[in-house]
Amino acid sequence: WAQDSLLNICMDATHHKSRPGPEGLLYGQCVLWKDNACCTANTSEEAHRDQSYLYNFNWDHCGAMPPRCKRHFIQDTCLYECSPNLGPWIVQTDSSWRRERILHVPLCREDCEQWWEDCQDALTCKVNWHKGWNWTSGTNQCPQGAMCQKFKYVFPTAAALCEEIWSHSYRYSPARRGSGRCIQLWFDPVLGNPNVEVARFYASRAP
Ligand code: FOL
Repeated sequence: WAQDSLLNICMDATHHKSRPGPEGLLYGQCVLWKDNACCTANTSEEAHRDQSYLYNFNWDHCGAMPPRCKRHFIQDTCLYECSPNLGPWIVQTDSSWRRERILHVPLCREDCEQWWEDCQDALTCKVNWHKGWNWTSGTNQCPQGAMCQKFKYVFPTAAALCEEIWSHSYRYSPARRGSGRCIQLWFDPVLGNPNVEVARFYASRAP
């Protein structure tokens, strides 16, 4: 079946394996993907570090990000680096640091809303975290004129946060966790990876 080429694959980006496979020892919040992952153990460990070598990205660019907020960014990094179920949303991109990206992955509303709720009082100076930083120090700092403000003012809604922070990697899905129609950032691995079925559903409807 032609659409099978969208299933169980890894994007061609900075740290992804060329094919998914079992990893046995994934770190911390990335452990959910250990049975079948696009990330290595090393990448999964780096995903938990501030200013990891992955992107030298500093979550604390407006002061320390509270842990209850940071865990969502760690989980996003785990999904982005480890998930083999994002195939239906992989597109080519013209970028210095990756050949492929994800676009419009339907993120379950509860996962997006919880992310927004837990981060609303954290601070940031930018809507789009992919572009426009000052990198002269080696890590991202707020560009001149960009003021640190609470997330809830920078991102007025949960959808604004999930959609705009990574240049529309996600779209806010009205579908619920467990519906088989949206991708979950968080799941109980004992019950299996629910995103397998979601990828299959969207692959079968691909143009
Ligand atoms: N999570 C998700 N869900 N989607 C993503 O696309 C994603 N991407 C990253 C991390 N988590 C993600 C990678 N993040 C730069 C900034 C952030 C970043 C990777 C690279 C960066 O170097 N920005 C430069 C421009 C570089 C360029 O486009 O050539 C800048 O101007 O700040």
